[in-house]
Amino acid sequence: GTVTGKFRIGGMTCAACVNSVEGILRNLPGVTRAVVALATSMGEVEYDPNQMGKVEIINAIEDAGFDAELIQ
Ligand code: 9UX
Repeated sequence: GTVTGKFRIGGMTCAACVNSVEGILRNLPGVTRAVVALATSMGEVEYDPNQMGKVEIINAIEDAGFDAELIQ
């Protein structure tokens, strides 16, 4: 099964940032869906919790130079 995590992502200022973050998320092992919205600074990530975790997702976003925190 999969779970969905909602993250607040800081530091995105253009559509290319959004594409960049979405690409990073979609390339993570176990991620089946990733949608990022510039207007709300929110990202929704669906993933298999046996392959991926909240902390790893946050770290991947922060490694790309953005801020990230889990909302729920
Ligand atoms: Mo363009 Mo978005 O350099 O940070 S990718 S503003």
